[in-house]
Amino acid sequence: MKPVSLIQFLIEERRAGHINAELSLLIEVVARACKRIAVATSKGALGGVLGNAGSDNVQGEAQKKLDVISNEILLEANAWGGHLAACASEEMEDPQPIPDMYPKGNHLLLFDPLDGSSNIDVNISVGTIFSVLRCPEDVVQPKVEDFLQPGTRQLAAGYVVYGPATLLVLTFGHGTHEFTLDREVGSFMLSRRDIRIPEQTGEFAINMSNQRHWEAPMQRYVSELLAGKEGPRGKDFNMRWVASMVADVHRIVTRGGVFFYPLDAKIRAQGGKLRLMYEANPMAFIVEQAGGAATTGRERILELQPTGLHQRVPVFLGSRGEVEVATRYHREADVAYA
Ligand code: AFP
Repeated sequence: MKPVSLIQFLIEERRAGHINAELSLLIEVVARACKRIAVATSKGALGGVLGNAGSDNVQGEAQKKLDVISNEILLEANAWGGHLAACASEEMEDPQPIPDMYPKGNHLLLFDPLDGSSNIDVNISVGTIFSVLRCPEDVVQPKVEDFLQPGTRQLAAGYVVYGPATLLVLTFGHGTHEFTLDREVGSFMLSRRDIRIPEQTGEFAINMSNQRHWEAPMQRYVSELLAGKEGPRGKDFNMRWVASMVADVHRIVTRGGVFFYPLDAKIRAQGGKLRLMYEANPMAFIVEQAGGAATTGRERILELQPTGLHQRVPVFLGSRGEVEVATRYHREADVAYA
């Protein structure tokens, strides 16, 4: 097969009428910024980039130096191209307007600049996640409410995983595709077109240390998986947890599996752990476009009406068969206790 670069792929997508020139430019700019983040992360201790930045983000979490660096790289790269009306980052309380001296575009970009950043200091894969929305018509200075669109309205979503190889996984709503960074040439090259997540799986990802805080249906579901061949599911399940959503999702996108960050008693008041706009929505779009499913345990993630830029939700995603079983257990329990 003739190698296809990201740029060629974007031209093909334009010709197919899936994207316009502005969205194509936006993806090129994000991909270029992520190459810079890949360079920064790969320097490790030699680049002086490990450890805490000495500040907290909007979520009250300690920021890593690389959180701050990655955020700045993405903001700077996206400021001047004329493809954005504004952007929003998990690391910043409010949306970032495009400076007056630059032209404005019709897109809104949301990103988690460095997801899984607690893994940086131990040299485990981290990633960038992004989501693209259309700016509502006639809005010149987008405000928070202009970003609060359900995930079904995303025009594009993607993630970059900074692991042994740097990979970009991308969807425009016409399948999910993977690109591998050719470090010698400096280009992302198409490595998998139209990824399909197997419908059934024997592998699940969850942070088991929260087990005692989970709701009853989650307790029931996971205890059945752990019971293996001798239990009601009649088969053995394997478990993995990287604690870097990008890496966990990428494993699922590659060989199937199911990922859970459920509601639990510790995080009930905040609605969940993962952020709807920066993590759940883009990952749900990518996974659904690869034939998988994504719910909160009760509702389809992509249909949620966001109520806040930094809203958190429970996340169940991956191989359709297991997402459906776990979601059914939650819905049945809700009916039983209604
Ligand atoms: P950090 O970016 O703060 O490391 O959080 C990563 C994350 O949002 C997501 O990538 C992981 O799946 C999840 O948190 C891990 O959470 P636990 O540390 O509670 O397992």
